[in-house]
Amino acid sequence: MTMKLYGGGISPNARKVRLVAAELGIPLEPVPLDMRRGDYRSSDYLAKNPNGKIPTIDDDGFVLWESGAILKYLAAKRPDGGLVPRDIKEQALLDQWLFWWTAHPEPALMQLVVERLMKPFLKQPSNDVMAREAEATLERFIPVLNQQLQGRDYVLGRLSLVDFAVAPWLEAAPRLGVDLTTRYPNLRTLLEKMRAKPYWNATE
Ligand SMILES: N[C@@H](CCC(=O)N[C@@H](CS)C(=O)NCC(=O)O)C(=O)O
Repeated sequence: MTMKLYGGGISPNARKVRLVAAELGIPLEPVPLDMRRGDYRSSDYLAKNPNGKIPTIDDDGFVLWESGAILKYLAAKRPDGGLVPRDIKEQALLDQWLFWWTAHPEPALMQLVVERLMKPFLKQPSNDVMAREAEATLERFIPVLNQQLQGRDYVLGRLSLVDFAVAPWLEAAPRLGVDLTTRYPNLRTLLEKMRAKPYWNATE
C-alpha cells in the first residue's frame, strides 16, 4: 500500500517529507487537508496526530508525525539511499544539526509563519513583538549554519537529511519577511544546489 502523507501545500515541514521521498524514490499518496475547513482539528485527523499539525504519514497502518522523525524513517527504509552516514560519529553530527535546526532556527521561522502568514490568512491580528523576537533568534543562529557551510557543499559535506530539513525553509523565508539567502551566501549556494535536484519543482 502506498504511504500516505497528510498535509501539504506550502508547509515547509510537509515539503521536507515530499523531497526526501522523491530523493529516495518512495512513492507517496498525498492526502490534502484544508486548515480553514478545520481538517487539522477533525477527530479523524487528531486520532492520527493529536497535535493537529502537519505533516503526518501513514505507512500501511503505521502512523508517524514530527517531520524530523519522518525523514529518519524514510531514510531507514532506504538504507542505501545515502542520506544518513554509516559512521556513528557522522550520524551523531547529523543528529546534532537536525536537533539544532529544530530547536533554534525552525521555531523562529515557524513563529514568523504564524505572525505573517497564518494570522493574516485567518484574519487575526499579528503580534509584531513576537515577530521581532523570532528575527532576533534567526540573527543569532543562522550565521552558525552559514559558517558550517563555508567550504562544504552540504551541511555535513555530503548530501544528507539535514539539507532537506533546511532547504524548504530557506525557500520559504522571503514569504515570511526574512531573506536568508542574500545575506548569507553559503545558504544561497546550498539552496541553489537543492533547487537543481530534478524532482525539486515537481514536489512543490
Ligand atoms: N515540529 C513539527 C512542526 C509541525 C508544524 O508546526 N506544522 C505546521 C505547518 S508547517 C502546522 O501544522 N501548523 C498548524 C498549526 O500549528 O495549527 C514538525 O516538524 O512536524
